[in-house]
Amino acid sequence: MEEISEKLENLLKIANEKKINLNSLKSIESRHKKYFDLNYKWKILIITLIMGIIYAKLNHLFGTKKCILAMPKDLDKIFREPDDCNFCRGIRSGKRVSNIDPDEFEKLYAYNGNVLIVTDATKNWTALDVFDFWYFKEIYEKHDPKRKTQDCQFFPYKTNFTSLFDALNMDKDRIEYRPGTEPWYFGWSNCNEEIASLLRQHYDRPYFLPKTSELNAIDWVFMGGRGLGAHMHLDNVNLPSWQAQLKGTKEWLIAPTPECMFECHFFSVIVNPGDIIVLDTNKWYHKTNVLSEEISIVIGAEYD
Ligand SMILES: O=C(O)CCC(=O)C(=O)O
Ligand SMILES: [Fe+2]
Repeated sequence: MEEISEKLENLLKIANEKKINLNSLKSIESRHKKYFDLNYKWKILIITLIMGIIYAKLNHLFGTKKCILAMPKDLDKIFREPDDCNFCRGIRSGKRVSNIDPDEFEKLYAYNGNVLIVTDATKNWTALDVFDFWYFKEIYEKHDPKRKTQDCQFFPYKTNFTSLFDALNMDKDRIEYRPGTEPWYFGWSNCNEEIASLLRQHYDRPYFLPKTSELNAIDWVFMGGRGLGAHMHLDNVNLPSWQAQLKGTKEWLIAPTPECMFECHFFSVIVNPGDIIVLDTNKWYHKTNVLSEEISIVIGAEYD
């Protein structure tokens, strides 16, 4: 005790000699606290920023098709119930089939995790010949002069296109992928009924779909060139879907959800002109990549 009071006395002596106002010690303490407060706010801000960047990156990598910007749906996805992995366990590749009976399709493949490539379902479709960039440009400009289709969804992927009409307006050299022009790949949903009935003159409801399933009113088209495609994402549309590869060859990279990473497999599937791929894009993460020199064009829809 005596030692402590001796030390204190010494300190006071030094303070006196150096003319330190002891009252200022309080303000040192409060400034320090303020600094700490400021630091704390910065920490919160930086953590929020980092979380935002991580979220944006994950969204870019694993974003959705039908709701790329729909925050609440993405949050749904983040907080979705974890998969029990039954849907993907044991699946290592896509299964190529032909001449498949709708009842067999319904029983074995329609609503589980199988990834199917049906090779004979577009046989009589004129869409394989008729659909190309110029065809879509013409029908949209002619049958939707008021641009109602602007209300449908449009995915520019890595391009700067602001709408389907903006994309359909690119110059001829770029359309044709001439050297020195910027590559492009984009997708859109068609919610214009007049255009839907024109499109449907060139394709049918795939013959293998369950008898009870309706042809969904919304068609999706994805179109673009070699090396491009959709980023890795999970959809949020509730139903499984089919997609017919009309032109070009495309690779699908398919991955289980993160919680099933160690129980299920990653694999890739290649689709050629005339093939229809069927998968549940709400359960499998998927990414696409055009392999052919020819522009890839697909049409698809969900089925119930
Ligand atoms: O065809 C593509 O590039 C992407 C298709 C897709 O993401 C889908 O159909 O869910
Ligand atoms: Fe998708």
